[in-house]
Amino acid sequence: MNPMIRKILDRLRPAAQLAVAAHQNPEGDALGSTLALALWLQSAGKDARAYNLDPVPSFLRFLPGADTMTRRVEDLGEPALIVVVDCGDLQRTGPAFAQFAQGREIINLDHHDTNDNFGALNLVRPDASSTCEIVYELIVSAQCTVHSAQNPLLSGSSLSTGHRPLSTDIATNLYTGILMDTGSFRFPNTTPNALRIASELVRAGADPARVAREVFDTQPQGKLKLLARVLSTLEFDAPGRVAEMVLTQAMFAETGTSAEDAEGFINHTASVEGVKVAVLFREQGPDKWKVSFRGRVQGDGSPGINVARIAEELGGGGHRLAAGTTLLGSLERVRLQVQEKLAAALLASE
Ligand SMILES: [Mn+2]
Repeated sequence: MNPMIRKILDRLRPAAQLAVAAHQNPEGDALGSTLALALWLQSAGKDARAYNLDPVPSFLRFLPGADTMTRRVEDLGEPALIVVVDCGDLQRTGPAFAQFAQGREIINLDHHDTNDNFGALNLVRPDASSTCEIVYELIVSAQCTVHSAQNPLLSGSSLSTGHRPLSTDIATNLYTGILMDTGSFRFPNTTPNALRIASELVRAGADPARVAREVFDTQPQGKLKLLARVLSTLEFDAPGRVAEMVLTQAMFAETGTSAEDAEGFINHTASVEGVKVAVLFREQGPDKWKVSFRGRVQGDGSPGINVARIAEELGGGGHRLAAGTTLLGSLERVRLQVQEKLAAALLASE
């Protein structure tokens, strides 16, 4: 067994009260790993409570245990031991929890390669598809100890817990996290291990069709109406290498939606064949536009256009494949400004 996993299990075994937390604005992997771990610890007779700074997004409310999450550190009691999942640093949990964690022992489970090892014990595996994959390994390793060693898996746990640690509820949480962090098994982190574990989780009761339905097929009507309006503005430029879309305040008002409903819209155009850069102009106020850029890894694996550089030249910033800025002026003017920079970048790349 991995020595760090052994150390972590040794530390979890005597703990009677624990708190589990992930980063704010949680997605599938953050909530899946939080809830799976809390449910597993609870099944071993422990008082394990799950925390997040933010509410559970509506499409993840189906996750077993989601209704037991708390957003108040006051609800966490006084645990001596804390498990932080899916966070590169402790601040990602939010100011209240980071404060709460002071003076308590922290176990850090994560797969971000930027992790600063803030825990007393750190299981950080950048090769793992997701934190859920790491939590799975932990649970399965604990099951191995219960069979091989005299001491029971966890204090107060029944043998049946050791025999069947992966309940349907735990498996559903872990499967959802792996599904979402691998982009539905499309991203490069879709490793043999990720697929093997997903398969084990389905065997343990996770239902892929149901999870996909809950996560992807429960969009509010307004969101699709908003998307229809935004897509109707779609224009291809620089013969087909740039895709542009516009989102106005009026569109939010007409469809009863808000900024969070527009999350991911830009990816619709980044997925079009031949497109090297996708741009979304979002109206923030009179003559004020938030401009988002998405670059693309090209078919031959080359990195394509560096949109962070374009955003920087326009006073913004970001990552190589996802960046943005805010520009002042009429849509026409802002658009021309952006198109000029894009034309130069495309020319330089060829
Ligand atoms: Mn993750």
